[in-house]
Amino acid sequence: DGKEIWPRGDEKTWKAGMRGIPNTVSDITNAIVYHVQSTLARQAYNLDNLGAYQAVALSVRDDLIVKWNETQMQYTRKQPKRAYYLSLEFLMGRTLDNALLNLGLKQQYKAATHKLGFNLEDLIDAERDAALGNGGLGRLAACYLDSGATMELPLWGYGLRYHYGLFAQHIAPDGSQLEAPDPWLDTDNPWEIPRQDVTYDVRFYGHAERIGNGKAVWTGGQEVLAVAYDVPIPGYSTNTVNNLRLWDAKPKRGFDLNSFNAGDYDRAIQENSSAETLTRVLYPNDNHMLGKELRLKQQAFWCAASLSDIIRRFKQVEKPWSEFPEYVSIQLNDTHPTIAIPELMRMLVDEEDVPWGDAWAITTKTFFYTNHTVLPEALEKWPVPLMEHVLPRHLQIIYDINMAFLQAVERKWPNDRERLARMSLIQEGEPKYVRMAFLATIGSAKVNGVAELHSHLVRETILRDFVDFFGKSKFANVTNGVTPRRWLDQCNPGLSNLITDAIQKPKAVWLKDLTLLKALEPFAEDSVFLKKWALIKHNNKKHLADYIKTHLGITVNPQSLFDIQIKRIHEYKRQSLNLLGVIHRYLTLKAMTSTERKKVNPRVVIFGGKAAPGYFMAKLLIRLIVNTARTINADADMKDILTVVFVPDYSVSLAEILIPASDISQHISTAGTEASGTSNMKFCLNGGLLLGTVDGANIEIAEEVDSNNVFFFGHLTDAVEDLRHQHKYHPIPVEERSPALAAVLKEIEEGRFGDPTIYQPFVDTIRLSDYYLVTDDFDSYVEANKMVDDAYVKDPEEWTKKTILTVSRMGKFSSDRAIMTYAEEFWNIEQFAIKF
Ligand code: NBY
Repeated sequence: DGKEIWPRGDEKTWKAGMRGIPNTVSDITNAIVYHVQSTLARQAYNLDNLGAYQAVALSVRDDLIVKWNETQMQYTRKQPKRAYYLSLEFLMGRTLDNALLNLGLKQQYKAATHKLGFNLEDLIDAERDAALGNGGLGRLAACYLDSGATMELPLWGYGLRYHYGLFAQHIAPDGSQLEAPDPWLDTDNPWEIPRQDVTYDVRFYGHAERIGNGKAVWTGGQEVLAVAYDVPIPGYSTNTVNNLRLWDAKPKRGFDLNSFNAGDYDRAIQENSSAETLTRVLYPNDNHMLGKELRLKQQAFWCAASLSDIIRRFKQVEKPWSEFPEYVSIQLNDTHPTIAIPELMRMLVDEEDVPWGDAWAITTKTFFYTNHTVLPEALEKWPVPLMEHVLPRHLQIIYDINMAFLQAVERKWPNDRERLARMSLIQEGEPKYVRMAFLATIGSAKVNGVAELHSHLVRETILRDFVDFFGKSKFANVTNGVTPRRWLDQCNPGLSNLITDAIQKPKAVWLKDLTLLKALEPFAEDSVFLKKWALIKHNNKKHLADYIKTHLGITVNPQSLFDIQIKRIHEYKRQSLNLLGVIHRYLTLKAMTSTERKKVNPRVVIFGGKAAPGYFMAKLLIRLIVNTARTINADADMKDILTVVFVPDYSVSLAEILIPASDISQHISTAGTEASGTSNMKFCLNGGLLLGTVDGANIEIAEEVDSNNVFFFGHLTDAVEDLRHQHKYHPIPVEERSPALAAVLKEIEEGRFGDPTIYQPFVDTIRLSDYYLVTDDFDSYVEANKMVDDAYVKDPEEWTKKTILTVSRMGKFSSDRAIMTYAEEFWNIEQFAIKF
């Protein structure tokens, strides 16, 4: 981290040789040409877009490193308190465009690349996504890093350097999802700096021997080396460049010399590859826990390496251990890093000789835990035998923590055995399980949910007993946010420029204080402005229509209402409801005469999203969506009236094309199941209206933008429990609950969209169990869609007004607001400006 300043040689000579950040077009072209010639060893005459992208990226990397070094040096000199965001996922997407915008160099690079015969936008398109995440949780981490750097906070991220990101999705001829690996590091990655000198040993398996005073000695097993790779995180229009440190696993020794000498060459090599397996691949599940040994090892590896690094840095300030929480706060992104709690205890107690009680006091001031789900199948719990095998010392520590905790519970509520069983870190049974959300809760200073309703549900359901024990003040809410840099300025430059003109504030001001969008409100009454605004949306829709035409061969008319649902495919998110609604629309249109149909408002319904490879029902639903789309799009009666598109391989960079092009987006989870949602915020920020249930952050969006500007439908959270009870114990046939839905199911069962036996399991879940209450919400969903159609057709100008008012009132949902809440109310860290 640049401990010493000018340790050797002549300071002037050093300084004279140091690079600045070129910002004239000619200095930039020189830097690019240098990388073409020297780093890439290529020549101008055969340089393609990919090569030019690489040279430009290397030049931008140099700019980032200048600021990165300066930032890290000033942190080291002044030692402000730092916060660390531990996340198994950072869904970064592409970097080049974002880095250019944040550095304020996009115009210069555009001119420079033009002079060299390239179009910057093509080069930006040549970059692959860094897809080190599944969905909302991983993208939230990426937005928070952007906001942390932009708000000039000393905030680092820690994660894993997966060699394979989230799988690529292909659609097979029969319509089903095929998964292909994503070896994203096969092409050079200019956005990381390998740190072969920053390494730590991490142990697994072996044996833990207690030696008294709560201490133990852990020996044997397997040791793996963690190697740091640093990804610079530039703030927008600031000097701060923070760090995302990703760990890669390497075998600790090149060879096991013992087996090598014994002639067992194969086995020696095998040991090597087992270490490297650790950071091979991102687990592709979202909102579903999978109890695989390798996943537990990933978690332990990453937590141990990150804590070793944090502790090494703390030791530089030479302060007593009791002051550790004055220098360090650690945010746990869901329970995935919960093993960091016993790991910090282990390091303090076993390695640093800190007494158990002191170590626990330090630990519980250091950690903060964010919960992202209340779905039971997503709550992490690890089998005790597995944990004992992989992490024997951590299991001992968990038992010791549990013992002390349950004694405290017993003191508060004597003789309440049921409560003890409910609150224990260990779930009894065969096998026993460790409940990670409970461990994260008792090991943290604060626990938060990610939207008001969700935080309320956390307090009332899964952590209710813990609220009673610790008191309410430990349980907070921090509603999620999104970065307006990527999710407005970068993805929708037309709109961003129009806003800048209208509100007469420089981008560098309003993009850092999104509440300034309020100044747009009066323009909702300005008819010239309305036209400009509508034209931008139209152009974004044309851009998406071009993408769909080129990649899928489907023609869509940009005059139609663009209706988009993009997110991981999951039963609770109810893409099923959307699809069944589409089929209902199709049947309704088919029943009309062609003159009646001509009067109908045309709609393009767009789906996108990946299913976890092992999630049968989600994959079946993709197949049904694709085949329904084929049927409808092939029906001449539907031409220019209803088009259905499944966009394969949804990703961050595809979201950047889709989101600015929506008129309506759907966020239609069963009430109480979607913790927050974040794409709902992105759509509204780009002038798309929201069609949704009363769930997650939809509620707060409606509060901000006014419920007149949101299309709500469906049962409320309060009703869900009773409805589920009814389905289970007093089932009523779909034919009675919703005749319209029954007619839709019948079409599927009669083979209108392909062999019905294939789709029977899907139809059966709706007919027979319907855990996510599709039948209960179907009629009101159809009704809400009618309202959307009416609003869009009857008064286009009124619609545009709604979209302007919506955008103007979205200020709350900037991730800058969210990160400042964490900084001020949780971490107690301060803004630290980097002087240049
Ligand atoms: O986190 C999402 C929530 O569903 C969404 O409502 C919220 O807006 C977002 C940010 O707070 N959760 C999510 O994306 N979760 C995962 O991707 C995930 C991934 C892996 C595992 C669990 C959840 N896992 O246990 O392996």
